[in-house]
Amino acid sequence: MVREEMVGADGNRNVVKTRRRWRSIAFACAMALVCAFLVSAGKNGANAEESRASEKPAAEKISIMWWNIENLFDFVDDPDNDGDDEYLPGAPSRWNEARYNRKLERLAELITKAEDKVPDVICMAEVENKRVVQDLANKIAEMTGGDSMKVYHEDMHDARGIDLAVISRLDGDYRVFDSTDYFVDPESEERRKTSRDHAVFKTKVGDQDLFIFLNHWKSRSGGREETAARRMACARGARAEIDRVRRANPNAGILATGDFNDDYTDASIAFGMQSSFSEGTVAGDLEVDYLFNMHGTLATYYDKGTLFYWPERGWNTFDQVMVLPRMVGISRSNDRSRLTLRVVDKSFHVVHYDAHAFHDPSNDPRGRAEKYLDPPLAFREIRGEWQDGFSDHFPVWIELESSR
Ligand SMILES: [Ca+2]
Ligand SMILES: [Ca+2]
Ligand SMILES: [Ca+2]
Repeated sequence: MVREEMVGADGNRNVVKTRRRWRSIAFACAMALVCAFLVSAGKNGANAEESRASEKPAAEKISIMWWNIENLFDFVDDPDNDGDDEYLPGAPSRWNEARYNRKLERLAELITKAEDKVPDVICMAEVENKRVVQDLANKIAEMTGGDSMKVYHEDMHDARGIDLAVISRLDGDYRVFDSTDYFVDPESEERRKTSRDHAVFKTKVGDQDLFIFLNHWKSRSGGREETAARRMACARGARAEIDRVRRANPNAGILATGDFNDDYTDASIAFGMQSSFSEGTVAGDLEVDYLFNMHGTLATYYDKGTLFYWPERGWNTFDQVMVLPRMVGISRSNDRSRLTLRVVDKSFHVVHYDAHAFHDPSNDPRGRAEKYLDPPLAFREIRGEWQDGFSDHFPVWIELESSR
């Protein structure tokens, strides 16, 4: 069209000239575009590098251990806590610095040697104070020859002064919350004694937010049935906090772990925590906002036990892990989350470290010889004899990965 407008008295010459002019304009434009593109690509590259340098990327795959490490008390009297008096040199337990150091050594030994790697997040129950958690982190560093991992701890409202805590190489936020409002008689002055605090550790796996809820529910001391309401109160309190966090973070991963002092089939777990170990139930029943209980993936009675109940010569499954259904690939049609965090297939298991097993041939309730029949070897006097063990609980282990 331009060419035709330019055709006049000296038509052909003008057309050729015009063509040349337009060719050079087009060339200049193309060069300008190419230059602009190169400059902008260079800029983006520099930005990406800057952000990589300033922000350490979160691990794409992490391992998490839960362990009730059983009474990690130091050997110094806390005058504000009567609960530590049984762990002093003058007490019948004859607890002292040497025993404390040996206990730290044993705990760090299992943590660093039981699996092919040291877990990225170690969640634990029954620590007296921050000092003992730091001492344990230092002992782990000593054994691995690496830097000490970060310690997360807050004192809680427990009658013996024992707390939850996290040791982790990941950055995170740690917060304690309670469930006393959910207790059967929330107005009672006893409510602190009859319920328990929980904690939540927020971290990242790749670009995915992850909230790990730590639980140590009230024990069965005083009778299982008699104390069931306390654990239900703990369950309702924990679940309410999980729901609050989920509403505020609909695309975050949720993992609840702990020593629940109830089995994975008990009412507090099924109805209080709304956790099911049946894939069919979780996938099919959309009326309940289920958590999936990882114990449903373990095959045998002996795979599942974490605590041995001597009076009945039987295993309990008090130490568990629960996750959002989509984290194990269960799709529910009402799930709108963009979460891509997944449990690594078959990674969930009870940790069986051979030195942690109490090898007693007389302890064979069914005349069977399964590999892990032997219960956990505790670090204390048992039937008049000092046991150089670890804890009365086995740990549990799970791995998560961010699949983008
Ligand atoms: Ca103490
Ligand atoms: Ca004391
Ligand atoms: Ca404490």
